[in-house]
Amino acid sequence: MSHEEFPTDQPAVVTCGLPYANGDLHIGHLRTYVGGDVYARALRTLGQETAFVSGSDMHGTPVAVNAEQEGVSPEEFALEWHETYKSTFPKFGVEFDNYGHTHDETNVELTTDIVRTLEEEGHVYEKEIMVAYDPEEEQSLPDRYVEGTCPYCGERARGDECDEGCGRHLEPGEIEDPESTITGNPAEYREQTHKFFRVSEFQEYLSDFLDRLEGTPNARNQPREWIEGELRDWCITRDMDWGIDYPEGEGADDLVLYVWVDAPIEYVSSTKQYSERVGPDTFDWADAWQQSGDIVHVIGRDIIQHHTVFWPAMLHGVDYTEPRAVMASGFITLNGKGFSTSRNRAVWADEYLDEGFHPDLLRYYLATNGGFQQDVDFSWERFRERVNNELVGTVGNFAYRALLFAHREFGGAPDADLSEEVRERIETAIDDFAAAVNDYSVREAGDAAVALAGFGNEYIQRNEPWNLVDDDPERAAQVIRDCVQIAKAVAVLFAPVAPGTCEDLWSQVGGEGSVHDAEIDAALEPPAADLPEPTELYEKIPEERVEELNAKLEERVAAASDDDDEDDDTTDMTDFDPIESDRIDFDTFEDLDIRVGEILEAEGIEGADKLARLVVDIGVEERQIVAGIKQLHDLSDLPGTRVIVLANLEKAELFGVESNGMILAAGDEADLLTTVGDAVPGERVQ
Ligand code: B3M
Ligand code: ZN
Repeated sequence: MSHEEFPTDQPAVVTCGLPYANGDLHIGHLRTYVGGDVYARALRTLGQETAFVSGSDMHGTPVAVNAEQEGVSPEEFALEWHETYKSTFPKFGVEFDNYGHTHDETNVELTTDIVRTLEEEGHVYEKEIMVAYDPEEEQSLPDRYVEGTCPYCGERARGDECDEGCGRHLEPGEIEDPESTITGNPAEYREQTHKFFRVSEFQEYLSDFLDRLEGTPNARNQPREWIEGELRDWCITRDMDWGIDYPEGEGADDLVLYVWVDAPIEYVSSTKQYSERVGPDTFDWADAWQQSGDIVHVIGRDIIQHHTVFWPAMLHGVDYTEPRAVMASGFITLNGKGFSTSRNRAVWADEYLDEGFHPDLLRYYLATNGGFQQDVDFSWERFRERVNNELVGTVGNFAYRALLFAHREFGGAPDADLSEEVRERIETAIDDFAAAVNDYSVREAGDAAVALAGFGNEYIQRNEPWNLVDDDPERAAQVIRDCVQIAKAVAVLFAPVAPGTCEDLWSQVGGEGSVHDAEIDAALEPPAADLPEPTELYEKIPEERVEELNAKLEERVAAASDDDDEDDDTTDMTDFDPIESDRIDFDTFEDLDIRVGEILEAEGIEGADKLARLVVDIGVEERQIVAGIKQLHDLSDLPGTRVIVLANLEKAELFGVESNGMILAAGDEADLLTTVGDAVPGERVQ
């Protein structure tokens, strides 16, 4: 990879995908924002100059259609939701340096400017195309005003995206059997002149760009398929009233820009507003976006194409800084089923807070319950389990025990040198944290801190300082000095994930100022000699609370289902298959020869979009296995990975390559099954 490791000496911008200002936020939506916030904070902990920005997406049919249903103007409708979002994010500790919106002056000006430049540079042309039209309403039907069949996969799709099927972006005129969502009538196609951005011209650039792109494997690998095939130009105008007007005098005065033009430009506009507020000496937006910044986009996995093909082409067309990384999060389900706004099957952001839970608990869950690109399930049971075991049992328990002991016996951190063992353990945690940031893994950044607290518990237990106070006070002082240091390091390393409770921990270890201004070296700086009596950081959630919360959810879903409509919020939906009703006997299971293996080599099969050829050591022999994981994993990272192999599957030939066995993987993202203990290649899974 061609990028220097974080921290670099250039400014970084971390952005979060802009939420459409069109409805309530539920905790599923928060995953990307919490992830982005954790990442931005973690970069700062490493000493990286960072701006963290986002804004509301005000335009487009997702807003216009909902506003129409409510009978208000899109502007009024979107502004109201914008204000709600703006005040909701900080309640979850998601603190943007700037949170703007796409309809504000900065963004309108910058968008107009950028489109003019694209025109000047010859990246835009005009073309007559067929667009869907509702003859009864006498209006064009852009994007969500039309539904029909996806021409690629045959699933039901919206005008501009195959949201329930293959996930492709659809161009105007592409959808088959179009129907107006206003009247439900079959739509007609009519000819109209529109503006097109020559994305196809950027094919070679994009291919090199993807080689440089960092982030989660899904964001780096999936776009390959799109740019290796025929790269199509994007229609960047729409025939509707709501949006940013096409720049005057360019021959499209009656059209507005497609929402996906001005939405990503808000990343730049929002950074600009931040610069204007704090002054360019503190953060220079032009330096970051026009010279050499480290741009990291944090998004949901349904908008990878927009951020890895369309947007970088646009940036390149106007000579702005290309993204360094794209982190694309998986979706989130609720008790194994999709969130559904219309069925009230959701845990709403406000509702979570009204229940009295600290935001850090949810942040911890969302940031660490699965890898960032994996789909994650939320359930109150699992929430309780993780809070009670990890936050209360590991982090809180360690900090309270160590600091209470220090306070009672020594009035603070005893006067002793840090032991070598503990210094090294803290250094390991620091290295793990830095590696996680450079690996774009918010989960591992959080785990580094929790593992350190786990070590703290083990250390205090092993050394039993309570038995040493009388017989060997010097040794007791040493152990407690070590423990206070561990607590201080946990405050620094865990602060990105749990900013509120770590601020408390920071003051309990006598830290100066805010933990959010502390950088990673503070983890090893001596703690204060005088420490106050600590308080517990986290509280256990009793089992009855879970029952109560589940009952409330069920009641609500039942009430909403009474006036059930089919308008499911399917973007967030992953329905699991029901359990097979036919049971198998144990002998049948025993017929499966499943082994632990280790990947030795992994390479893509030329000409095949999805297939990779792996060489896997399964102890008794080496196997060549073909797996459909080419776009889902970074193949160069795979050698050395433990996998689970079905070894007695019939041989097959795929794309002319023999496959001798099968690698087991879970879900659409092909999450590879592995071992968590020491099982060696060749051992049988039983
Ligand atoms: N407003 C929301 C979405 O499609 C869309 C993101 C814009 S990011 C520049 O998920
Ligand atoms: Zn499709």
